[in-house]
Amino acid sequence: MNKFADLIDENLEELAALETIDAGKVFSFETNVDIPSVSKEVRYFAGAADKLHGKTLKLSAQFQGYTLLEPIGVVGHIIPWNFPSAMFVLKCAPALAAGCTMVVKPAEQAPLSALYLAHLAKQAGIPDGVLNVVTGFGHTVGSAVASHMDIDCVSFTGSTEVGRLVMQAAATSNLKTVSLELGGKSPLLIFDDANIDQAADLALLGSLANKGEICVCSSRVFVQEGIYDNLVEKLVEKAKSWVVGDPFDPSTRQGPQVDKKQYEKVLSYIDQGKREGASLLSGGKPCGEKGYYIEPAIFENVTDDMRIAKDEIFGPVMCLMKFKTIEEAIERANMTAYGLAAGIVTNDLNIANRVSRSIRAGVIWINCYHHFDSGCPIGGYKMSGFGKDHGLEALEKYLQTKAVVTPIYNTPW
Ligand code: TXE
Repeated sequence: MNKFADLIDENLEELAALETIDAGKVFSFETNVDIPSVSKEVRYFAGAADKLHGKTLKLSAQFQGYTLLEPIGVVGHIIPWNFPSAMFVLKCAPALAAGCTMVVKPAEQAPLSALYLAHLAKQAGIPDGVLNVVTGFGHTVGSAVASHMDIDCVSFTGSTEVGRLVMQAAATSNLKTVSLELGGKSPLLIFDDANIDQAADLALLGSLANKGEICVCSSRVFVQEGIYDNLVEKLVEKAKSWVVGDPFDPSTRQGPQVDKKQYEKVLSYIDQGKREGASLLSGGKPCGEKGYYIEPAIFENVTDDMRIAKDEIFGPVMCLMKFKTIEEAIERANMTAYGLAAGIVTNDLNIANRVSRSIRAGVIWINCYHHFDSGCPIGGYKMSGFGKDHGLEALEKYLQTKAVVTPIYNTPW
C-alpha cells in the first residue's frame, strides 16, 4: 500500500489531468489538494493494516476467550463521479488494510482515474484479483454488484434514491452488509460576532467549491440578523471574482458541471427558486458559448419550505436565510431530511459548543469548511445514510469480529 501511495505521488499530474478532463474539476485544485490527499489516504490506512487485532475476553469461571478481527470478505464499492480518485481510495484503502478483496464500480461519467489507479495498484504489487474495477452503468453493473450472492459487503456513495435500491438488493439477495453515504443539504450558521470577511469566504467555499458537486456542501447559509446586510454585500462583491471557465486555467475557481443531466438539473432548480419567490442576487445563468458552465447563483429571501431549501441541488446554488436567535438557528438547521455536515462561524466558544452538540449531522466544522482529513470520520445521520468513511472508524465496516472460547481446565461445559 505504501508503494501504491508512492506511485500515486509520482503520477500526480496524470491523475489530476484525468479528473479535469473526465469530471470538469479544476486542475490546480487537483494537483495541489485533491490528488495529494489521495496518496495520504492510502498511507494512513497502510499504517493501520498491521495494527488490527482483537481483545482478550474476561469470561465467567473456567473459560477464557479472545476475539479475532477478520476481513468481511469480498467488498463491492459503488462510487460517484464528483471526486473519482478520492472516492476510490476512500473505499479501497480501508478495505485493503482490513484484508478484503474488492470490486470497484466507478461512475459512468468519470471512470478513467479508477482504471488508472487500478493500474498503479497492480504496478505496486497488489496481487491480481484483490482490487478489481468493473466499469459500466448503474442499472447493469451497479445493480449486479448490489445483488451479487458472492459479495459480502457493499459500500455505496451516491444519491438517496439509488441508496434505497442498493439496500433493497442487499436484502433480497444474500443479506450482505451495507453502508450508504447519500445526499445532503448542509447548513452553515454565521453568527453576529463573526468576522464578515472570513464568513463570506467560508460561505463561498462551502457552497460553491467543486461547482457545488459535493455531498457536504453548505447549500443553506443562515446569517444572524445583526450582520446580515453587511455579509450579503460582501458575499455578492466576492462572488464577482469567482472565475468560472476552463478548468485547466490557473485562475479558474469553477469548471463545468459534470454532464448535461446535472447541468439541466441545476438550471431547473434555479428557475424553481425564482418561481417560488426567492430573490436572485447574482448569477444563476448559463455561462459561455458552450459547455456545462453555470454562473454561481446566490438566492436570498429563501424560506425553509422552498424546494431549493429542501432538495439536494448538487450545483453552485447558495440559499441565504436570516435568523434572530441561536434556538431558531438550531431548529431551522435541523429542519432537513439529511444530516451529513454543518458549519458554524463564530468566535464565541459557548455558541460553538452548544450548536455543535445540537445539530444532527456527521461532521461539524467550526470556523472552517470542507476540511477533509484521513483521520476524521465522515458519514451521515438521518437520510444521509450510515457507516463512516475516513478515520479508523472506516475499517469497521470491512471487518467482522469472531469470538473464540475455550475452557481453562479442560472442563467440557
Ligand atoms: O447518482 P447515482 P447520479 C446525488 C446528487 C446528484 C444525484 C444524481 O444530488 O445530483 O445524486 O447523481 C451507481 N444500482 N449525488 O445520477 O445514480 C452509478 O452508476 C447500483 C450525491 O450520478 O446515485 C454510480 O456509480 N448502482 C453523491 C453511483 O451509483 C447504481 C454523489 C452513483 O450514482 C444504480 C453523486 C443501481 N440501480 C450524486 N444506479 C454523494 N453522496 O456524494 C446508479 N448506480
